[in-house]
Amino acid sequence: MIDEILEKIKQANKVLIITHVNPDGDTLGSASALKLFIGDKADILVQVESKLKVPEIYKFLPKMDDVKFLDTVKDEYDLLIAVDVASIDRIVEFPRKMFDKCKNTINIDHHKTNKGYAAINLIKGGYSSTGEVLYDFFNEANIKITKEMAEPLYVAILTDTGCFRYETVTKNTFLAASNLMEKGIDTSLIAKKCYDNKPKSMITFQADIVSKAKFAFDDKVAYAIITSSDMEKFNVKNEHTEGIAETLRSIKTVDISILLKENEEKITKVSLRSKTIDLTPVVEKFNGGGHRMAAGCTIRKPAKVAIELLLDEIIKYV
Ligand SMILES: [Mn+2]
Repeated sequence: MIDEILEKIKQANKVLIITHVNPDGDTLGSASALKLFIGDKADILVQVESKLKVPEIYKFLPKMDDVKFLDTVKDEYDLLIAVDVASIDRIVEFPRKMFDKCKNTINIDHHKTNKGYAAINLIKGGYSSTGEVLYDFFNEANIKITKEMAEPLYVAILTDTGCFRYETVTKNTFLAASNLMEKGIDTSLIAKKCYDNKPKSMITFQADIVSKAKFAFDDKVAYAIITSSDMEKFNVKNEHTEGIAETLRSIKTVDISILLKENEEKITKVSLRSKTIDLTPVVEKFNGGGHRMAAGCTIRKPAKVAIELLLDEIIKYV
């Protein structure tokens, strides 16, 4: 499969690297490293709702000043590579149409729930991150990982493992991190850029949301609701909700935390985190996906209704 991927990249005239909606450090870091490898013929598509910007915190990654957004991407690519995209519905309409039409498609991912929607699927289900999958790919393909590529790969692994804390972390993850460090990257500085670089509004907004959290099933479940008017009040973007579910999960009694984001159309995006309970059967009920301890879904109902549906399901597991 590695040779096949290399061959496709070599033959292609124009490559589009597709990151998932609401991009995180793994999808952007992986895209950044992949573009550094492929070079100028590759573009990165960043899919962000309304505001066409790379999340502030990841702007320091290489090549992030030169990405395509949904309003500027054209149907001109003969190879599409999705990175960290668990399912095809994490690509929005126009690029998905391109994806369906293009015969050269590659899917590089680590989600166990990934069904392999591309012509070539490099999926290592259960791996810590797409960054680690790519790290192995570069090594197995004998591609030299430069210092510049090492930084985004490290960011992908660091952020998707919650700083090397999750159960997806293996010996191979640490080996990858160690070898990336050997390329001369400043891991302490990278951690500061990723974690100690938040806008003031994000912290005050999160404090407000966390203070309004509710608890269920003897405090085993914690949940918080965000509406579009909350976001407006604090003048924050979607990326600034990152970390709230983890904060709620860090409470001693809590096993499952849920963050519900209700948009103007009363559609609710749900992120779930857990300490011990496998979330995949829960989100699969709602056509979602993800990992055992971190998963998500979209429920086309207001948040207050969505949480009732979720709690009815979760009661079977807590
Ligand atoms: Mn990931």
